[in-house]
Amino acid sequence: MKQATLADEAAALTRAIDLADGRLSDGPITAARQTLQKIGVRSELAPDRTVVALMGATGSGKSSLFNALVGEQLARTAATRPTTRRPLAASWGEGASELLDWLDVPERTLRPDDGSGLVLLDLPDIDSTELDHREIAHRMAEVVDVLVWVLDPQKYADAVVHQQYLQPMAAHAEVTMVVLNQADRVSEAEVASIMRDLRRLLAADGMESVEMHAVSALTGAGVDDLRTRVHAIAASKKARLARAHADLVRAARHLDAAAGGAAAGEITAQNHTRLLEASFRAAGIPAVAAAVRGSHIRRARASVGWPPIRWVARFRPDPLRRLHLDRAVSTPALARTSLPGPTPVQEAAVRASAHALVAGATRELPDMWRSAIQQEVESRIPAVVSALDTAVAGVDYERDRTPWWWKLMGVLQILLITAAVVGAVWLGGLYVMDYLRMPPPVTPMLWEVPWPSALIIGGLGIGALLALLSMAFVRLGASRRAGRVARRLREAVARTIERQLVGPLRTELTDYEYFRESLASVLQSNRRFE
Ligand SMILES: Nc1nc2c(ncn2[C@@H]2O[C@H](COP(=O)(O)OP(=O)(O)O)[C@@H](O)[C@H]2O)c(=O)[nH]1
Ligand SMILES: [Mg+2]
Repeated sequence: MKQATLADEAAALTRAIDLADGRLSDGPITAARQTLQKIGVRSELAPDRTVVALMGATGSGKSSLFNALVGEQLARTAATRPTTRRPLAASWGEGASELLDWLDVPERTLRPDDGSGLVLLDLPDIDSTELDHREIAHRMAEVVDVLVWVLDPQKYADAVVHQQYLQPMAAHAEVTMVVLNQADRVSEAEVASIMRDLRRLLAADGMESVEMHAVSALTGAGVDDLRTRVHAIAASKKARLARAHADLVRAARHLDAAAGGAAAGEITAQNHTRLLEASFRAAGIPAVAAAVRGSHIRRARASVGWPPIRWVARFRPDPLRRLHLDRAVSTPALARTSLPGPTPVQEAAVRASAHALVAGATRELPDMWRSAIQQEVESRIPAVVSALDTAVAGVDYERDRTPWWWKLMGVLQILLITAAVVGAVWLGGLYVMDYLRMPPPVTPMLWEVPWPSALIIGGLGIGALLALLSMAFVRLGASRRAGRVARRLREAVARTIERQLVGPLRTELTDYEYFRESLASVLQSNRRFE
């Protein structure tokens, strides 16, 4: 597996913050932004220098240890407080002044350059009675590269260090060191037992892997070893990166905790189907399909209906025209039907099913995130409802498709009715001749029936029979066409719902998953610095 670089991790955290902005509580987001900003500034400022700070409670011997490590009495040490008021720096080699300006450490001493790039800081007490001093120590804990906790045999278990610093900075174990000072005050056996107890306490703090030393600033025992270690850590130039990594991990953990660590839910098929069904009804698909069927039958009757009663069809208006769906639209996006629009009940059903869809998919999300998505998706519903009408107006209604047999049947019907008329005129002629007592002409016979009667009976009878048969076929065709149009309407409505509601919801859920993946990539990156 390719190792993630610090830049990759920072990019992942930036992504997570951008995705979570406004969707998680401000605290962890602001903190993560500050962390990223700090890392950015620090990496520009003397990136090859390593800032190691001595931290601890009053009288633990930070200043004494500082002097012992430097090898000169630079820091004031005292049994009575207050002692160290301002941070004091010892810098091995030139080139740390900008960095120390940024750290706000005015008191500096230059040590001969040993190539380590070490900057050692003596800090005010973390439990100082002066708020200023405590704040300086607190601020420094956030910006230095390595934290060396100086404890003493009496107060090594004090709550302040463990609860306020070590536990919250568990992610920083790799850039933390714990030093038991004043080892000369107790016996060797006691030192060993204190170190065991301290190891247990540190493990409980989440810092089982932290490096530990026992020293005496007074006698100098263990100080050489500690000095060698501190210089070696600085010389490796990895502590700054390890510190930045730990900061990113801590920020990611806080964001992860704020999100509650739950995966996004799913858009279930059942909820999706319910939303579509409600939308189909709101779009008036059953009414439109019925109109398509009616319009088809009406048009067919004009071609294949029985001529004597065709005119009846003209009295009924075309149901598609009534809905303004009788003509193809030139700009489908602007098309409007004259459908009455969804009833309040139908619109409420769309609203309720959309709500159920969103609620089902976001159930496990953090509260703020969930309501943001709900608002975002549900605010689209009025626009969606009016878009349904456009979708309905835009589909192919097969208006101009005339089945070939309609024309054939139309011609046949004209021939048949013409035959009936010819028969009637013929019979009329015979009747008039009989009335005028003229000798009856020989009337040709079709089997037992005179031709004129056969023409009337046949023309009308066959015409009526064919019309009945044709209309039965027409009804079948009308139902099929209504079915095809209804399917197209459902597809158009489904596309609209997908584009305007389900799609945006999916994007939101993907964003949330992307947020979680981004955090996971920071939390799971296994960087090793030594
Ligand atoms: N016995 C003993 N006393 C120490 C040791 N280190 C510091 N002290 C004393 O503890 C007191 C506080 O020391 P100081 O360095 O000012 O502690 P700070 O407040 O942590 O800076 C002073 O009186 C020191 O002489 C040590 O290793 N052994
Ligand atoms: Mg001091």
